Amino acid sequence: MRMFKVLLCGDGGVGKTSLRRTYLGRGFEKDYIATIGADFATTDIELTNGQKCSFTIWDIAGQQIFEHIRPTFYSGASGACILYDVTRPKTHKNVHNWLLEFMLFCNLEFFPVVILANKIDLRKELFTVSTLEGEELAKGISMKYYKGNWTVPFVETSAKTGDNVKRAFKTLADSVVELQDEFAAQRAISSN
Ligand SMILES: Nc1nc2c(ncn2[C@@H]2O[C@H](COP(=O)(O)OP(=O)(O)OP(=O)(O)O)[C@@H](O)[C@H]2O)c(=O)[nH]1
Ligand SMILES: [Mg+2]
Repeated sequence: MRMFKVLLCGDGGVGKTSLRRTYLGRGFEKDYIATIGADFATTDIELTNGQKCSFTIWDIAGQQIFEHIRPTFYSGASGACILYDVTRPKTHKNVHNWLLEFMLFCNLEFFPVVILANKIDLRKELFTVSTLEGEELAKGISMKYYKGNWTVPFVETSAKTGDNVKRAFKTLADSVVELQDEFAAQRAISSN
């Protein structure tokens, strides 16, 4: 079985650990315990084309104090979800910084990322970053960093209710495998 390492990135408290826990059926924790360094778990994901692959999902510490140790965790990663918290606009703005950090340290020639807007269950109670603003962020990133050659997927999730959580990981898995196969094919053509 093909194996991949993928990352969950984004500011402290956006819900990376919660999303991973919910995906793995480990239940939602209301209390915030900041991740120290990083944490990971391995699971099989079935792609849209029916192929099954093994993914080690790393959620890395988003708090600024871990900035200096973070680069080590990017090594060997094949793709990332970059999360923001819809109730905190600053985390939405910071998606660019997380993308740049991933591009700098992950040692890839292509960058499969998916942008996730998390905590949509809080939309009814609080002012939140809108769906349109999220879509525009993903579109802007696709144009700026991928020159329109690849459309960065955008999914809205809730680690609390489980909304779109499966879809988020499937989208990441599809993107990682699709881009990796495409680049392998291109390399094969250019070396002939
Ligand atoms: N209502 C709601 N709360 C959430 C959701 N996801 C996470 N939370 C809460 O937000 C807080 C932070 O969640 P974490 O998953 O620990 O955040 P993190 O991104 O891993 O944070 P760091 O490890 O510090 O980088 C916790 O209190 C969670 O219960 C969600 O979808 N909805
Ligand atoms: Mg965490």
